[in-house]
Amino acid sequence: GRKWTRVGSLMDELKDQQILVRGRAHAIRGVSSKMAFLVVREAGYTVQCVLNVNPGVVSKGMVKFVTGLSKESIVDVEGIVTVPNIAITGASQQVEIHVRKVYCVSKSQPTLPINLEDAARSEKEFEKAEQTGEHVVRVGQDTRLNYRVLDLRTPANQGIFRVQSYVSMLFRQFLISEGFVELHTPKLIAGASEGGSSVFKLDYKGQPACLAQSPQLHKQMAICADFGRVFEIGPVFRAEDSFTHRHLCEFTGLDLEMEIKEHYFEVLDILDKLFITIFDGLNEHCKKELHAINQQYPFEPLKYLRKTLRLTFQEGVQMLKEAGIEVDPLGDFNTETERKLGGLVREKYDTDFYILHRYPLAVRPFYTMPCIDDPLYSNSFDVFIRGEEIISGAQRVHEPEFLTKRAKELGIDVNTISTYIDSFRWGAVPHGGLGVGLERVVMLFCALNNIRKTSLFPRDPQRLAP
Ligand code: ATP
Ligand code: AMO
Repeated sequence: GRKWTRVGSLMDELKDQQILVRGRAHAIRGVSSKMAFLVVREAGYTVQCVLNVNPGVVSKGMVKFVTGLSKESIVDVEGIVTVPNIAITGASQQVEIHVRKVYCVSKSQPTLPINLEDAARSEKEFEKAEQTGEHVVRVGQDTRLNYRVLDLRTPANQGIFRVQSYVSMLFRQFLISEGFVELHTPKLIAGASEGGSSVFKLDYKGQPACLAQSPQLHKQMAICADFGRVFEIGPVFRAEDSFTHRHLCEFTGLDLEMEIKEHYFEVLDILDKLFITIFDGLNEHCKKELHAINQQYPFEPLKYLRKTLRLTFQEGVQMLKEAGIEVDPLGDFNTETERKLGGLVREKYDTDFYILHRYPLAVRPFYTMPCIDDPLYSNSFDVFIRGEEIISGAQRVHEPEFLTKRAKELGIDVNTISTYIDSFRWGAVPHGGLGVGLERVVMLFCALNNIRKTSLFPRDPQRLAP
């Protein structure tokens, strides 16, 4: 076959070489009957291709054909790499292709439901364009999501999902290096794994069933089955009622569960190393992607410490109190209080990433282990980025009678989880774990304002398509 070059790898070193690329007709500008410019885009990178009538190589007919191409059509371009002595604006690559041949592989419809140049503009660029009277149209979230396939073609969106892929890759790689086994738990289960109302119910061949709200029950059962350390990357379903910037009805859970020898801090130690590995990895290996995201949605890089700050819930309550915010010391923080605490932590400790542990037992799920020294509190934690939750975790109750009692106290129908409770009857090792929301990690690492931006085809209370 012929040798293909990626647009993103076009650079000075290829000067004077004949190359072949495939991409989309990103922008087309006819200058005259003898000359045209075609910007070709591939995977978020763009290169300017120059067509000049050149007898025996480029005909007037070819210039006309290119000028008439519809945007977003797929084209193959063959030509010579040149290095212009002026900086090229409107293309990511600073070399040009002097075209010898262009083929259209697949035509796009001439009108697009989203103008991709507008879809890629930052708010600042919009404001500037409006001042200069340039015709620009903001693309609303709903329009973007309705035509998500087009929306996803923007450089920022290409960046977001490459970053997301890197987060799950690092999660998997790090945990495997720490002796964890990757498992896949069922998503069709008999009852609610997290309790509460946010469960999708369905009919399982005549039997009532649920879509798993988390791998919680089965990841713990895997510990009872002697896997020692396990993790899963998989879908999580929550029938959320409210339409918020950070709740989806389906998201990707990064879960882990592990044996604990002495203290739930063993889970925090893993968490600490895991997330420093993820953040360092993103900063080191996703520079281009983060830059592309930053161009459209400017954000300050995440501040994190070499050893993650651990505050107790009570310390959090105290910090809020000193700032004049009274909260129930045995209740949960609301979204606004969490944000405020995030701000206070940043001021005092210079970090956007921290762990809050020893939560009041009353606000945690039934499977959470109470603190041995004070049963009003629990061996549990939440983790925050920029004052918003990305992780919940805890040591678990591994004593079946106490587990049953806790479930009943919280109004859970123990019949639906009887096989889970039974798993602790044949000897159960102390254990704990955590669940991470992948979309939230990417959203908050990049300080994006809406979780729909980091979900490929988001599912929220109002959206089931595309
Ligand atoms: P979890 O996964 O633990 O459920 P979460 O981030 O989804 O985490 P919730 O536990 O649902 O958060 O809620 C945490 C806090 O956020 C609640 O105490 C509540 O005050 C606030 N909160 C939850 N849902 C909403 C909402 N729809 N609008 C405003 N605040 C909310
Ligand atoms: P929790 O319910 O806190 O804990 O969920 C864990 C993490 O999942 C993310 N998350 C969400 N992301 C998007 N949309 C939602 N509706 C949504 N709900 C939760 C958050 C949250 O921190 N079984 C426990 C975990 C454990 O203890 O191991 C659990 O599910 O980032």
